[in-house]
Amino acid sequence: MIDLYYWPTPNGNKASIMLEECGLSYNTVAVNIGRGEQFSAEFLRISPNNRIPAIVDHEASISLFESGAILAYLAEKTGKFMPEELHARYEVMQWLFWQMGNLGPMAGQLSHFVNYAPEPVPYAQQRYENEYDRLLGVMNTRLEDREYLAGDYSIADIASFPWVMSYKRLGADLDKFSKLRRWFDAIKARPAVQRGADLGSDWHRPDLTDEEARKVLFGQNAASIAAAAKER
Ligand SMILES: N[C@@H](CCC(=O)N[C@@H](CS)C(=O)NCC(=O)O)C(=O)O
Repeated sequence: MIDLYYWPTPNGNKASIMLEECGLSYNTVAVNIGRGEQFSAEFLRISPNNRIPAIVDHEASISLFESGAILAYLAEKTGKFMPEELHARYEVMQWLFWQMGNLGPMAGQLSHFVNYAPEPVPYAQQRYENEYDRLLGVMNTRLEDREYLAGDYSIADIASFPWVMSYKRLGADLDKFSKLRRWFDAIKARPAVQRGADLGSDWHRPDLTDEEARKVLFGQNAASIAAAAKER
């Protein structure tokens, strides 16, 4: 059995979608990041960066944090969504790393300035709007002559999908990118993706802009996370 430490967010969805796609049975452990549960000693042992998602695969006695590592592990465990042949595998790996180092962080920062900044910061917002737009453009060009980012549907697509799914909240216009729109619609139609993206959608989620959540999530530094961990 696999324990999935999870909260319904784009990075959390990468792991829930992959578990659903692989048909693995898993037990969901809610980590309410708006209430500081990412600082519990139990969770920090598994995820020292105080971020979801994380998994524990009891069968293999392994625990993992970082969504990219989780995707690669589950792909290796099941033999699904990552080819074995060297060139094809590294085609997938480079797009997986591209997502982890580019699309995820830039969209995350854009989300911060669009949805959570206490006052408008036009320079920062513009900077991340441009980056998100640029990255959607990179995907669109990549998808001009292929259905998926790296050959067949793979963990590179699973990693990228949730951060494209947020496009409306991030103020982007997907219809500008016809190939990306085709890719997005195809992935969105997959039943496993729907189940994974739906996980936790009916939970009572605190608004991440409420005062308590803002205190927990925004303005973290070395001293504040050490104090938060001590409190738990
Ligand atoms: N690079 C990490 C990012 C994970 C991440 O940023 N998770 C957010 C939710 S999307 C989180 O747990 N935030 C809790 C916090 O900021 O304390 C990954 O891909 O797993």
